[in-house]
Amino acid sequence: MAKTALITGITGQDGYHLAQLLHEKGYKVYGIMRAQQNPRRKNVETELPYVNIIEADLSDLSSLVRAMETAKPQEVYNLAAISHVGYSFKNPILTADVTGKGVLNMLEAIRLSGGEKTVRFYQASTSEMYGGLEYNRPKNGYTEESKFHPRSPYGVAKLYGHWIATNYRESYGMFVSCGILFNHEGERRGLEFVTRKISNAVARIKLGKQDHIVLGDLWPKRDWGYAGDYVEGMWRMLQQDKPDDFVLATGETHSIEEFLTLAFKEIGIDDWKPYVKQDPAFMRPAEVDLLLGDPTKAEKVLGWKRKVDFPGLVKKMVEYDLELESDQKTS
Ligand code: NAP
Ligand code: G4F
Repeated sequence: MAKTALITGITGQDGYHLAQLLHEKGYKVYGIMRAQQNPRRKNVETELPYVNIIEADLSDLSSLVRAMETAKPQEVYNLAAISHVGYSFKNPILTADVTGKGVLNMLEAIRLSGGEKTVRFYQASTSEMYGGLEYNRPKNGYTEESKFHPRSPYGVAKLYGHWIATNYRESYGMFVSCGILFNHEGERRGLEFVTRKISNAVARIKLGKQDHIVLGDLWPKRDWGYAGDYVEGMWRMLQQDKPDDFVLATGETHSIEEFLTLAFKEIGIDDWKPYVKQDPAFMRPAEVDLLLGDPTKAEKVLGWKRKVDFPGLVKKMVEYDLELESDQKTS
């Protein structure tokens, strides 16, 4: 019989890729969407027509209980969050409520609706929990055993979510798995994140719609993979015999400058410096200098491996934005 999954964060990047994957696998898919007149509702309705939309909010327990009662899922993927690190510094309390306590609300909704023993739960944990400080950087990258030292209200809220999810696994025997995912990007990445901000600006520069891009710090390094590869890992985590935590990463780290170099090369520009300005408005009170993940456990236990490499990712994103921006002549 076909399985049923409930995805929170259906309008986000990962929600898009995961809904597609689960639909291809024959799942009945429910997606939680917050707010009256969510402007992204139309995108879900047109691009993911098979998704059954449920209006609910991660900060409203009663709406989540009703969502569980409506969907009756075997698997819950908790992707919803205030996910932008810079925004979390400006809105730390909202971030704690949604990104942190929202995880507790979703877990309680599962218990209150009687799903404690039957529902498998995926928590979207993050490499931001490690913090990237020099004293805390394992040579071969962060593993599931590495020390956490979050550097933003977002990272701190995610760490609460990670530990409360772990606590429900240990306290109630719930099937709860946390994916500690390093940055994953793609055509569906929000324009507020640095990779997509660059790929979109590069496309617009090529088409004469924009003449420069304004960024913050350019030296931080990230372990950047492709989102389409990472949702496969999420699904695999919930198909195991027992719940566990897994790092998903590429095992490579690259600076924003390297991303800029490859992105501008795609439009035939070798020296990007004249096109890039910097503004402290895009710098953070505390930065995560370098993230590098070690996905050995996921590769061995889940048989998961990323397919798209760093140059392939940049190319995919710039090509997509060139096409998008060519179609939107007036934007
Ligand atoms: P995203 O594109 O920012 O999507 C976030 C989603 O959360 C959106 O659908 C948003 O819906 C929803 N949301 C926000 N507040 C909500 C609330 N109060 N109630 C219900 N839904 C709410 O994020 P993503 O890149 O897909 O990431 C998915 C998850 O993985 C997030 O939890 C993120 O923190 C985590 N993560 C991401 C990465 C990465 O590199 N992408 C890495 C590690 C972990 P609206 O349409 O209402 O805004
Ligand atoms: O693209 P970013 O905003 O992503 P960040 O902060 O690494 O967080 C993302 O990845 C996390 C996983 O490690 C997720 F948990 C989180 O939800 C999110 O998806 O920034 C990347 C780097 C940072 O060092 C930032 O300071 O780019 C730097 N940066 C420089 N200029 C900029 C900009 N970031 C943004 N968003 N915008 C800029 O103009």
